[in-house]
Amino acid sequence: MKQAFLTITITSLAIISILLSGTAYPEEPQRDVIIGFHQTPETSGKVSIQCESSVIVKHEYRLIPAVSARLSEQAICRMKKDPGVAYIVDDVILTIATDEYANSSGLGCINSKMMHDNGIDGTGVKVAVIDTGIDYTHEDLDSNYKGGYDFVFSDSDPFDDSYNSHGTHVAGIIAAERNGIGVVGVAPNASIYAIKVLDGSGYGLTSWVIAGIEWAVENDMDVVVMSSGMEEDSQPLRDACRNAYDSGMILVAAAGNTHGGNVTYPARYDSVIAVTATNLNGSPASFSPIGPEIELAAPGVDILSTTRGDDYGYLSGTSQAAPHVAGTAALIISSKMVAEEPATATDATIALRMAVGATPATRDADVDGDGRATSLDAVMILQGAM
Ligand SMILES: [Ca+2]
Ligand SMILES: [Ca+2]
Ligand SMILES: [Ca+2]
Ligand SMILES: [Ca+2]
Repeated sequence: MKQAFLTITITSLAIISILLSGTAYPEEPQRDVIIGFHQTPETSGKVSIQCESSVIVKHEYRLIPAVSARLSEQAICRMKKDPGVAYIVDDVILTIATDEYANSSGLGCINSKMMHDNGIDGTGVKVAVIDTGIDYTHEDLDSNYKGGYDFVFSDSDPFDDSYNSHGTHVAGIIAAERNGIGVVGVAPNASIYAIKVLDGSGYGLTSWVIAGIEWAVENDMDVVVMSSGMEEDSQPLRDACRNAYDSGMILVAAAGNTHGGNVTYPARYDSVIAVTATNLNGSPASFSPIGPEIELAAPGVDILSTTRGDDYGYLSGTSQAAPHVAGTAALIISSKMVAEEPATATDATIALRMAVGATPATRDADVDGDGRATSLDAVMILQGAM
């Protein structure tokens, strides 16, 4: 597991740390945590952090009153007694929601060509892929790629280093170019951004995901898609998603490949649209989760999309379903732009939900009839044609 630290350290803290290194708690095991404060760190809990000589502050969040940090068990015990500290939770590892490489043929595609033919193609809409990065040199993505950040290695180059081109594949489903080659994305003229929070093996820390969501808010993304998840709830992640949603951003996440198990976090949060996968017939995929937290269903079995090195490949998973919904959200937003009426995130979210029917798509429900996202339905509903 690569652990690149974001070196946002408090100067005085660093000095104390250097002075005491080798004398204070030399053998104490350190734990990666996220510390939440009742107020901003400037006014409360930071004081108690500064009293702890061995604390390494990795990232100070602006979206939520919290920091990610590495510290000892003893320091955690002491800080938990500080009235300014709201919580200290583990920096839980998220894993990728890809089930398997599938070699069988069949490209799942929602009905968006008519929208593209009418000039509704995601133009002007910013979509961020919170994932393993993107191969932004890909011939089918390079015109739409506009930037991003790498929170795994703390640099401004979010190139996809994953073994299965995960983030590149997700990006292509959303916004592969309509250029006569390869594949076409749901919103083939959307602006695509890479926020790298998962390493080459598909693992990432909660603190990186939160930093990525924060980057998305601060850089005015319209839609973010997260194809990773975890079984455990995390208050800082929940708060970050809520604050991002309240800022007007649409958050879409893979429901998880739990084979009939629970919907994973962050998809499970109210502020995040949970997307499960169907095969091309509209039946739930074998790896899909169950439960009332599932909100939308979209194609996620044997999906052909972009892979690293100007290549293409098939992947299956709720990771592949979620970007179909994110792309649809981009189309909805751009349809309002075409109509010269700005679409709000709330409009688009309502339209998305309406587009797939009022009944949540669960594994046992008739997702063929009422749970399948089609961008055509969504846009027509939004424009009052249905
Ligand atoms: Ca190109
Ligand atoms: Ca990098
Ligand atoms: Ca293409
Ligand atoms: Ca949800």
